[in-house]
Amino acid sequence: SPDLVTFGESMALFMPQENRTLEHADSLQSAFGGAESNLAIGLARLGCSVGWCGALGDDPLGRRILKALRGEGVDVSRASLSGNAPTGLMFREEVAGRLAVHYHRRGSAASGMTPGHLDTAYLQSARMLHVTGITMALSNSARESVLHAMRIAKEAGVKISFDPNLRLKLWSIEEAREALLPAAELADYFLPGWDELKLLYDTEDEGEILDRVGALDATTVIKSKGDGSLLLQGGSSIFIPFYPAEKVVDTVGAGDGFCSGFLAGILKGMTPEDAVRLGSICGSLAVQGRGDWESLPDWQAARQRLDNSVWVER
Ligand code: KDG
Repeated sequence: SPDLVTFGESMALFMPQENRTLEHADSLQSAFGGAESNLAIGLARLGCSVGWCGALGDDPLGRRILKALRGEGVDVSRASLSGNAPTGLMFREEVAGRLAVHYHRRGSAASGMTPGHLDTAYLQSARMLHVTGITMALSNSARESVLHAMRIAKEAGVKISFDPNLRLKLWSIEEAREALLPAAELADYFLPGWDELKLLYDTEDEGEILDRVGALDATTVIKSKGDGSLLLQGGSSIFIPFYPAEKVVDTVGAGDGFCSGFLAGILKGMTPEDAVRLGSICGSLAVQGRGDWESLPDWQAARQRLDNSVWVER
């Protein structure tokens, strides 16, 4: 049985060569991404058993993604290829130094997911479920699927990890709040970013945000607050500076990388502080290569950095 089960939308990803925009590029690099599959790859590389049970189109890009996940050691036995809807697409470019993302995912196979898609027994057999707010934004049925999975997990004593992953290109902040805040209440591990919390709680007031997060039952890691992460647990909070990155190439996927390291640490029985450090190492490596997950470390590479005294924040 898997240590962790997750599901969501993975999309084919196309990017122009450096210094070109989509309008002017004559070739595109082809990759894939998706918050939950990024996380699944990260966990598998760190030696955890992980299942990704999303839906893809039964088309060349869907098959390619499924094969790549399988190749990374992710269990895709509960994933499906749908004949009725396509694999979602995502294009990414840099325009005047700013990242722009273009989605072509409405009506995709993943947005057609329903609660019936989930294998209850498989989910019940896991130690942890990880879901994100992106899946909740895709469609009503995808949102229901997330809530259904959370309920199954709760009843079975499977720990729930939740990353709000706010994407304002997919829904309005009002809709997002209505879905994400109740979901956060169900989580055992809540993994937001600081900017997301400001938007979700509709305030810039640091004390108010920390009070609201502190009132949750969850162990919360605010992945990015200034130049580090804030771990909140049982009324206490610890700030843990980021593991340094030598160069920043592509920041997309940093949060998923962080979550994969943090959850791997928890699943391996580390203290939450050490798990945050492992998360930070994975986040740091994720931004140093192009693509969402390609530069995530294996266990040996992560372990070396964890043991390295450069890391120690004194
Ligand atoms: O966290 C990274 C993801 O945002 C990226 O892979 C694309 O899943 C994605 C999304 O929906 O934005």
